[in-house]
Amino acid sequence: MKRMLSGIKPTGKLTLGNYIGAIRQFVTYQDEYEMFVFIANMHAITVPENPSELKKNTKDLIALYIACGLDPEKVTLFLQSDVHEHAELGWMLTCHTYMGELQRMTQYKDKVAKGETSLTAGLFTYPSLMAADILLYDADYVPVGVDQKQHVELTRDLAERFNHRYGETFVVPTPVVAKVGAKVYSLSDPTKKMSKSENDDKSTIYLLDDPKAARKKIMSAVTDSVGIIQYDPENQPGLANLLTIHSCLSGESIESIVSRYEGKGYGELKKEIGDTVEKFLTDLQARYKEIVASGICEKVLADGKEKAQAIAFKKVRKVKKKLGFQLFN
Ligand code: ATP
Ligand code: LTN
Repeated sequence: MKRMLSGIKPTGKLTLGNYIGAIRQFVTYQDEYEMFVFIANMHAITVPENPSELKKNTKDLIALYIACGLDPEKVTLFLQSDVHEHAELGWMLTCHTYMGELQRMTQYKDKVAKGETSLTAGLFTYPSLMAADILLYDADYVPVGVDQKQHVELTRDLAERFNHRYGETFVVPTPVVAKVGAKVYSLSDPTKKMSKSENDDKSTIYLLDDPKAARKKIMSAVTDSVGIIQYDPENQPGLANLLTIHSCLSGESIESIVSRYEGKGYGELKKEIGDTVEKFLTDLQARYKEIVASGICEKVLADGKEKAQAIAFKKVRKVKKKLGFQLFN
């Protein structure tokens, strides 16, 4: 069975973008692949984090993973900081990553372009840590939203570079980006990504939003003045975004939704999408509450840690040997 791995940072509250672009894919693939899903808490501290908020977000994330449909019997769910090999291999790969490669990363360049100050060295080098997350487990596939594809491509380059210098060590992974929903956009500015760190309540639907309030956000989402229901992301990005959200949550294809709404108005369509989102969140939150009350998260993480550690330990031992760290046999 081929392996698949991915992770999400426990920064801020999870959004519908995280669900549609990432978690939904993990759930779909869990039967087909040997799946590893982790909480990237070491990535969370690349920006200033409040420890008690980090704790709360981490607990929410594990419960939400399960509530969204990840089955701990099938998937290895674990906390990144529980497996110290991530930091170890992260450093070894940082020493094989060129400054120029990191400087070319779009996410980093965007932050610099925005004039953000106090960027940490950790934020700059985080793609090397992300490469370690993936290469430790010999992952064949990495499902991500489109914004993360470039980091998986850097991971491929690092794996190939290392294999070339030291002999076959790492599996070269392939990014998997959903055909529909790889980038969900802000409801108030559909040219921007729906982001959990944006802190703009109207533009983002959080998975733990009050379902009725989320419905209202859909109703007041920015559209356009064209007035025709069709899928045209370039000229009608707001409408295209709503159609994408609807299709991903309901399973109905965009073409089918568009043809049902031929000749009708945006208001009517928004109502249907609002209902879909409200129902989706209501059901999800009921499962989330059950999971939190059951107290299973601690056990799930303990089991995941054990499985992940065993694999990561072997990989780091192999890498140390290749690098000349192991002195005696
Ligand atoms: P931030 O907003 O702080 O940059 P994020 O919402 O991108 O964070 P991550 O932990 O970086 O959250 O992302 C987890 C996964 O969710 C990644 O695979 C990412 O590509 C995906 N993702 C995040 N936002 C969206 C979105 N708006 N549309 C599609 N996928 C998304
Ligand atoms: N960098 C990613 C989260 C992440 C990840 C990973 C995703 C960290 N390590 C390994 C896939 C595989 C992010 O910021 N969204």
